[in-house]
Amino acid sequence: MTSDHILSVHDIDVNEGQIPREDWFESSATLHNLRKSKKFPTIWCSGCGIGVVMGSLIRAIESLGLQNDQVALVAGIGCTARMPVYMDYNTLHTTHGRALAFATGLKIARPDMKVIAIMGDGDALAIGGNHFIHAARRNIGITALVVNNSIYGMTGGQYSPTTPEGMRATTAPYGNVEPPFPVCDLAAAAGATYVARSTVYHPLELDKHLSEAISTEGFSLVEAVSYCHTTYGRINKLGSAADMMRGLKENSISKSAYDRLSPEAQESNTKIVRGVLHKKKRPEYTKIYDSLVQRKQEEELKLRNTGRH
Ligand SMILES: Cc1ncc(C[n+]2csc(CCOP(=O)(O)OP(=O)(O)O)c2C)c(N)n1
Ligand code: SF4
Ligand SMILES: [Mg+2]
Repeated sequence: MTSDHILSVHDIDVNEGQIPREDWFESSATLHNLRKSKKFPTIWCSGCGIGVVMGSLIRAIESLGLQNDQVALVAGIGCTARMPVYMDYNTLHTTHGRALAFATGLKIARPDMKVIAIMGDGDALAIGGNHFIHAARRNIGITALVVNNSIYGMTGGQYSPTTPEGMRATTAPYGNVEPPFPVCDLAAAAGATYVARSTVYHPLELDKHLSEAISTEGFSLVEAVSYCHTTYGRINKLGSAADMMRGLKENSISKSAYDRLSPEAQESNTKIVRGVLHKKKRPEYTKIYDSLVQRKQEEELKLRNTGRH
C-alpha cells in the first residue's frame, strides 16, 4: 500500500492542495491511528486483504472510545503479524507463534488494558496452536484476531493448518491431504466466550465483530477470512486479488441465512459462515486470579492480627 494509494482510498486529493501532505495522516480517524509516514509504504503486496482488517481494527477501537494508550497490540511474525508495526497504539512485535504467550503475560501484568493478539493462521494454529487452546481454556481477557488466508504468506506459500484439503501449496505440490482446523470451532470447544467470523469482503461486519470481541470480558476470537493472491492464489490459479475478493463474496453465507437452511443443506454447506458463532459467559482469568490473591492476602492479614502467624 503506497502513500498515494492510501490517499486515493480515503478520497483525499492532495493535488488540489486541500490538505498539505505533512498533515494528511491527521485528516481522518483511521489514518490518525497509523504510525505516521515513516512506516509507510507497508510490506504488503498491493491488493492484499490484511490492510482491510487493519482498517476494521482501528474503526472498532475508535467506536469503543478507547484511548490509544489503553490498547496493546501483540503480534508474532508473518505478513499479518506485521500489522501492529503500522499502528499507533502500545505494540509488541514478538516471535513467530508466541503472540498469545506475550499477550498473556501482558494481560496478567495490566488487566486494565485491552490486549489484542494479531495472528496469521500459521502463527495462531501451527507453531502457536498450544498457546491458542490454552488461552481459550483459561478464558483470559485477550482478543485473538486471526487473519486466515489459508497459507504461510510471508515465507512463500507453504501449507498451513487451515489450508483446505486438495488445495496446492509450495509444500503440497500435488494437493494438501490434511483436513483443516476449523479455528472458530476449536476456540469455542477450548473455552472462548465470544467467537465470530467474517471476511475482508465484509469489513463492516469485521468492525462490528471486533468491537464486540474487544468489549468481551473473556477470551474472544475474530476470524477474518482473507486471501493471499501472491502465493496461494497463484499456485491454485485463483486469479487476481480482486477475483479472490469476489470469491469471498460468492462463497460465504451469513449465519442467519445458514440457520434458515434445512439440516441436510447445512450438512452439505461448503460456504464460509459469517456471523457470531458462539457466545458463553465464563469468569475471566485475571479477575479470578486477582480475587484469589486478594482473599489470601486478607486471610494472612487476619492471622497476623490475631497473632497466629
Ligand atoms: C520460530 C520460527 N519458525 C519459523 C519462522 C518462519 N516463518 C515466518 S512467518 C511464517 C508463517 C507465516 O504464516 P501465517 O502465520 O499464516 O501469516 P501470513 O504471512 O500468512 O499472514 C513462518 C513459518 C519464524 N520466523 N520463526
Ligand atoms: S504474501 Fe500474501 S499475505 Fe503476504 S502481503 Fe502478499 S498477498 Fe498478503
Ligand atoms: Mg497465513
